[in-house]
Parts: sequence; structure tokens; C-alpha cells
Amino acid sequence: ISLKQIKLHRLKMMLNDPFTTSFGTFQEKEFFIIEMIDEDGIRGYGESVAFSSPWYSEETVETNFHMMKDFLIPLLKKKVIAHPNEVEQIFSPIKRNNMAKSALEGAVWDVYAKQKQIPLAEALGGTKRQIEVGISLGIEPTVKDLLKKVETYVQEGYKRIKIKIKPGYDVDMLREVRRHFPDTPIMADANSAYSLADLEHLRKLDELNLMMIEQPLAHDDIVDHAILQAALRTPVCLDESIHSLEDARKAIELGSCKIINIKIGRVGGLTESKKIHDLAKEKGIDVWCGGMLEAGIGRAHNIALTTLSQFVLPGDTAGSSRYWKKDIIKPEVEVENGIIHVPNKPGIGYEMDEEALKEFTVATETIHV
Ligand code: OSB
Ligand code: MG
Repeated sequence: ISLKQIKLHRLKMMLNDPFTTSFGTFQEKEFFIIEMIDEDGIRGYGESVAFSSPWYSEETVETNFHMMKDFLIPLLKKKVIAHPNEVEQIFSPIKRNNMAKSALEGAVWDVYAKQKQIPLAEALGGTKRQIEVGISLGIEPTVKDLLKKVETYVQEGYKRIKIKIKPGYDVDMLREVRRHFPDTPIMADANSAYSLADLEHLRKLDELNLMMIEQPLAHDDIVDHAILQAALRTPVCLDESIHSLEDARKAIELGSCKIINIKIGRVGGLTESKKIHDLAKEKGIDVWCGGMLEAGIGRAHNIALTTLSQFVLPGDTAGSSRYWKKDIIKPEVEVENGIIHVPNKPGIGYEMDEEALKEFTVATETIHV
């Protein structure tokens, strides 16, 4: 893989619906689409998933730009990369900044798969031809609003419904949802809104037959989560706490979770995602692919990763139309009865919609490598 040019397209897109978590609400998403062009003119794409403010992790759109432009892309200069697995090593002098690294690494994977003329899923070692997906619902103004949304997406066939929770909007609300949907696979995501002081309260979740509770405790904790997991029947799933294979190994060893949500950006790329997947498989830990309200490019990467065998639980990769009036890829990601058919074209398997890209781009930086 010999790269000639890297374009950093800064995009701004409006979500169809405001999305609320225990940290706040947002409706606008700003992010980078990475376009890499190799010496033969093959184009690979990546997407940076950091948000505009550092509520989910310390990275932001601005830090992603700074890291890519001033540190990571210079490391790629004049390098001949034999395999995308090498990118992680090339970036290793830079501490963390996983979402910035992942955006670039993802584009290298796409270039590589297109050079080989194989789907990205195949390049990663994935075998599934279709994947099952769920949907993540934000905090709604009232339980009645929430029930309406759950109804809509259950009707559409999503394989599980994830509901954001926070103190004061948790057990009673979930009990109400469970009463209306006795057989629907339901899970809750707290985005770190609780502490061990809430243990007795969180224990009530065990009555509700939830698939799991995601990241109930601090974003940087794996010790208290182990105590909580030992006290709950409901499986604990870690999201924010896992940034690497090492984090996953330690969390599994401590018994901090029974399930891991893998987000490509959070762990620094597809190569690291695969390593975590492989460890989880060896240890009997179920994994699923998380989401960061991605546009089509990030979504395509998530789909490819989810074809690996240990992704046994439906992920958060809902269809394009759940987020955007118009996505930036052709065709858009379609979900039919909770299933996405994995594209079998080379690379990510979706074309860039150049018109949409132009429409949503607010600035482009072109770098020769
Ligand atoms: O915690 O998984 C999360 C969205 C933004 C930031 C963090 C999270 C989420 C979601 C939605 O739950 C995932 C999606 O639909 O892309
Ligand atoms: Mg989460």
C-alpha cells in the first residue's frame, strides 16, 4: 500500500432526531471523512467518530484533526505498508488518541481490500453474509414517547432495543417498557451514570430480564464493575472502559463484565478490534459492535467487523435512515427485519455519494504523503 494523498473532509450533518444520553442532548454531528488515494488512484475511506465535545471520551473533532494532521499522517509519510495490521505499530509512538488513529487505519484497510478486490469483511476474516442488528434509543421526555419509539422499532424488526438510562429514569421506566414488551430483547446503557453507592438500586434490574446493562459505572473503572457484576445476575457490558486488548484482558480476568461492546474508534482501529474479538472468543465473552451515530462510512466499517464470528449479539448499527435524511453513501445502509445484508463488493462495499459529500463538507484539507 503506497499512499499518495490523504484528504480530510470535515462534515456537518443534522440528525433526524435529537439524541439524549445521561450527558446531554445533541442533534448536529461534526466529523471527518478520511479519503486516502494510493499510487494507482484507488480510494479508501475512513470516518472519525469523536464528537464535538469530550463527554463520551477525551477526544473531540478538533483533537482528531490535530492528531491526524500534525502527528499521525506524518508517521505514514514515505512508508510502504505491506498490510493494514502494521498501521497500529506505525502509530504506536503516539499515546492513545484512538479515534484519530482508527479513522486513518480504517481508510488503509479499505484501500487494502480494494487493491485485493475483496470485501473488507473478508479481509478481516469475517464469514457472516448477513448480520443482526438492534437499535439504541436515547432518553425521551416521557415514558409514553419512549414506548412509541420502542413500538416503531420492534415493528421494523430490530433484534433488540437498547434504552439509555440515568438516575431517576431507570428501573420504573424499564419496568413499564417490559410490561408492554414482555418478550422483546431489551438492554440498558447508563454511560457511566452510577456508582457502587447505587448497588441496591441497580439490583432491581435483575427482575426485568434484561440482556445486559452497559457501562453502569465510571468510564475509567474496571474494579467496581467487577464488584457490581458479582452482585448482579444481569450481565454487565463494558463500553467506555475498554480502549485496548490489554484493557479487555484485565477486565475479563477481574470478572468486570460478561459482555464487551467493541467500538472500532474507541479501541484504535480494526486491527485492535479483531484482537479483542479473538480474545473474547477464547475466553467465552460475547461481543457486539457499538455505534457512535456514524455516517455511512463508519457504518460500513462496523458492518464489516460484525461479520466476525464472536459478534454473537446484535449491535447498534441501525439503518442510515434512523439517523439521517440523506446519508453519504450509495446505497444507504438498509435494515430489513433487523438484518443487514453484507455487501460483497471490494472494500467497504458502499460507494461515496460525491454529491452528498459536497453538500455536507464544510472544509477539506489535502495532504500529500
Ligand atoms: O454509549 O453506545 C453509546 C451514541 C453516542 C455515544 C455513545 C453511545 C451511543 C449510542 C448510540 O448508544 C449508538 C448508535 O446508534 O450509533
Ligand atoms: Mg454505550
